[in-house]
Amino acid sequence: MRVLARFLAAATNVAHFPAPGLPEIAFLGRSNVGKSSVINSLVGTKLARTSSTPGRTRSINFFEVRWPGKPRPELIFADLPGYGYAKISREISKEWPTFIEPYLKERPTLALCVALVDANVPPQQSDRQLLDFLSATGRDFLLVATKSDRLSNQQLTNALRTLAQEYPAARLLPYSAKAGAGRDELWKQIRQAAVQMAAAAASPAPPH
Ligand SMILES: Nc1nc2c(ncn2[C@@H]2O[C@H](COP(=O)(O)OP(=O)(O)OP(=O)(O)O)[C@@H](O)[C@H]2O)c(=O)[nH]1
Ligand SMILES: [Mg+2]
Repeated sequence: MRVLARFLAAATNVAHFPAPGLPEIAFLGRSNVGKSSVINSLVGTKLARTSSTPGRTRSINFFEVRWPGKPRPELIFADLPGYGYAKISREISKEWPTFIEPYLKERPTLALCVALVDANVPPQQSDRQLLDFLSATGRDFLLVATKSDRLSNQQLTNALRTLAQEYPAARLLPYSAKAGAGRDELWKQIRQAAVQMAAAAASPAPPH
C-alpha cells in the first residue's frame, strides 16, 4: 500500500501539540531502536530523520497520513524521542514528565502505541518501565521487535520466545525496516486501531 504523508508539527511542550482530531499512532522505544526508520518504511519515503547516533529525535514529531485518492488525511503518526541511552538519559528523563508523559497519558486521540524493542538485544529495564507505564495508563500497545534482518531465523525465533516470556500479555510482531518484513501486518494493526477509535468517537458511551 502506498500512502501520502507530510510533516505536521514538532512539539517539545504540550502547547505545541496539534489540536487532537485524527486517530494517532505513537512510535516509542529506546534511542536508536529504529522508530523513525519504521515510520519511513511504513510510508515508503524518508519522512522522519534517522541517524546512527542515538538521540536524533528530540521532539514529538507529528506526521499526517493520507491514502491516495482520498481528499483528507486519515491518521497521524507521532515519532517520539527515545529513552534509555546513558549519554542522553538525564536530559530525556527531565523532558519526559514535561511533555512525553502528558502526551501518553492525556492525548484523547491516541489510538495505538507501537512500542519498539531491538530484536538483537536482551530485554531492557527501560523497556519494561515503558510497557508497565503504558499498561498502567490503559494504553493499547503493540510490541514490535525491530532490526530482525540482523538475525538468522533461529536467532529470531529465540529472541521472539524470550520477548514473549518477558512480556506475556503483549501482542508481538517482528519487523525489519530495512527488509520490509512485518510491514503489512503492522499496517493492518494500525488501520484496525484507527477504525476502532473512529467508531468509538462516532458512538460516544451513553451517559451514566
Ligand atoms: N539493519 C537494520 N538497521 C536499522 C533498521 N531500522 C533502523 N536501523 C538503523 O538503526 C539506526 C537508528 O535508526 P532510527 O530510525 O534513527 O532510530 P530512532 O529510534 O528513531 O532513534 P532516535 O530518534 O535517536 O531515538 C540507524 O542507523 C538505522 O539505519 C532495520 O530494520 N535494520
Ligand atoms: Mg528517531
